[in-house]
Amino acid sequence: MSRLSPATLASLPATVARPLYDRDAQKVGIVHFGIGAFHRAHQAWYCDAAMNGASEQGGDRDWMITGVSLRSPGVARQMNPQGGLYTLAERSAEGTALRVVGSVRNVLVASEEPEAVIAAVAAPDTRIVSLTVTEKGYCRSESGDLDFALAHSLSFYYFVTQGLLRRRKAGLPGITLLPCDNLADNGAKLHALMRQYLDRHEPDLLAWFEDTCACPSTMIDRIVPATTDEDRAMVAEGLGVAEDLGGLADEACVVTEPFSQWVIEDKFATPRPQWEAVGAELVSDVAPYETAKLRMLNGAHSMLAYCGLARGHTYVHEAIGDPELHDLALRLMGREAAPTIAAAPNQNLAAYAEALIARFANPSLNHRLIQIAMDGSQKIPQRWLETLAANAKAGKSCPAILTAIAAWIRHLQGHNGTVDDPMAARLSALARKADTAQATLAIFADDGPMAGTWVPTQDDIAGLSEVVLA
Ligand code: CS2
Repeated sequence: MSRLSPATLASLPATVARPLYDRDAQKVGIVHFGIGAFHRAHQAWYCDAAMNGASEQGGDRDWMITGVSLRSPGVARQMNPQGGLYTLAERSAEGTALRVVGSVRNVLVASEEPEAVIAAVAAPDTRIVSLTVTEKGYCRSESGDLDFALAHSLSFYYFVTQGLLRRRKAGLPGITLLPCDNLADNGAKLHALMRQYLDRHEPDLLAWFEDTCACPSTMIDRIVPATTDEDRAMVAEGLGVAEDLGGLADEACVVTEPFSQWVIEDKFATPRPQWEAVGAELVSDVAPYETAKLRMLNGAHSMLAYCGLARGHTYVHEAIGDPELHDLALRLMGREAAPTIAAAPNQNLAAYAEALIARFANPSLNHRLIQIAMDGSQKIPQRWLETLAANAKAGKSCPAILTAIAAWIRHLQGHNGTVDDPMAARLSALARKADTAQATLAIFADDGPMAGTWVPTQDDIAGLSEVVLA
């Protein structure tokens, strides 16, 4: 089977959409840290669409991406032999649409070629350094400050800082640092963490960073399950030039849903792609969108993950098809999360909840609950605890989230296999020590690993329900 590449692009079936721009004539304008499936289904897809052009005047220019993996060579091995090309498969009950995305030029592995990564950040054409490094990739300690032991010379902090030093020395402009992870107020958080890093390692660079760089906040949304061998086989068949050749292999393909949303704070220090021409929203305040997304979509997702696993489900669409969990998701979003959100004038939270239920029910995505269950300690504060805290202030309890917490404790006890979480050892030890109520008290206590946002009351503890877990 031959491989998807610039040379095989022209022979794809007409049903497969492909880049309309001359890829070789475009410069790299973005360096992206964390080029996993999410980036390929989201930001890289917006850049591809922007370069394709939304108007007859043609597209945006020079927004190719150099992807960086900090450690794992896996994505580089998949994408570089394909000249950066990969297929995005949008799947729903209505069918599958395939598009070859052309916006990635190459992928660097920082652990193998650190100098090339620094040079990419320092390159005169680079305007934006963006990130999807997951919640834990920001290297925060339990207090939320930078953990300097984690933010070492294989973290993005190091590479960005080295690149910025070179830019300043060469008299080049600063960059826009664009975080695309599910953290509340991600721009302000990244800005504060970068300042802490610079203050410790390069204090002389701080003023230049403040003057020439910016960190807009973003709300990013697209459901992207991890790609499976079945997905790769489905894509190979769709790319098949001739049946007898058995299709074209694409090692880097990604499967996603038709829906996509990107709300970006319009606070760039540099030029940027005209993403708004291809569906992104540039706004002055991302907070209402980000808060709704984290507390409703991600909040319900994590609940479905832990409660769904407890009830023997494997996929999100199975969990939302379970009447008990469907009801719990509606209550979590509608009665517990939505009242804590100061919606923007054009936001309808009831319609949003309804649309989310329909997205969760997509039968073609096969989104694994265990994928969402990963890294709970990093996700739960912005997904559940802020909602709990806001309701507590208003004297209200949150039975749906309390049920989800009980299911998380059960997960930490090892009922769903090995716990994948940077704090697994400490959390699991506490979860195993006693019953659900005592474990919750210990985990969220003032000196516990999840202290900070929410303190359970006696009523909360009494309300830790295991009903839906039966
Ligand atoms: C999910 C998210 O894995 C998870 O924790 O909740 O990745 C979710 O699919 C995305 O945020 C959707 O935009």
